[in-house]
Amino acid sequence: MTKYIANIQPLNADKIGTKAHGTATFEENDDKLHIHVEMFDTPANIEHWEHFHGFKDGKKAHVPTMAQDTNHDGFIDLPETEPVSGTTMVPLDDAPEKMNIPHDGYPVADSNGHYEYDVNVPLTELQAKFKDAFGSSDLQLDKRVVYVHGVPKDLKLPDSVGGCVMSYDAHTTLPIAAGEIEKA
Ligand SMILES: [Cu+2]
Repeated sequence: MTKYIANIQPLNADKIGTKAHGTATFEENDDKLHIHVEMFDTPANIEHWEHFHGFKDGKKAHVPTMAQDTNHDGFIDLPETEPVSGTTMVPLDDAPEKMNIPHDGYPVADSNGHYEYDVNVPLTELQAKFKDAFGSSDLQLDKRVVYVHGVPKDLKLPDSVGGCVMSYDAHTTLPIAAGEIEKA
């Protein structure tokens, strides 16, 4: 068994008023990838998109800092994360192996901003889908960053905050926490 862990730290906390944090673990066991995420102090009672992001060429992805706020609006939005974290790769949703990013199948935080996510992914199916998208079946988890997204619809965001994905706007995609995945 190979185990990986990500210590997930807050992003944009001063803007959203809460410091989202938690842990993600990934355990590869034969044909199963067991993914567990537990988050605390996320914006309450809303769905939180979560994925691992990374670079197709295998370059190590890193968590962003305020240096990534290149338009200086005080927010690190999804497009601004790409130079250091790469692109959205695999959703941590109800069926990661389908690699269906923009939909409503992600965990929902309770009234305390807590949630726990636990799934067993058929690894061969995920690797095949990953290869279609990124040219290699190797997930290279220790080169990736876990992202958690999502702020309430009524949070005022300046027009400069980008990150619309199909019918989902920047409230859905605004990063609230991230952590680099490492071999445990
Ligand atoms: Cu993401």
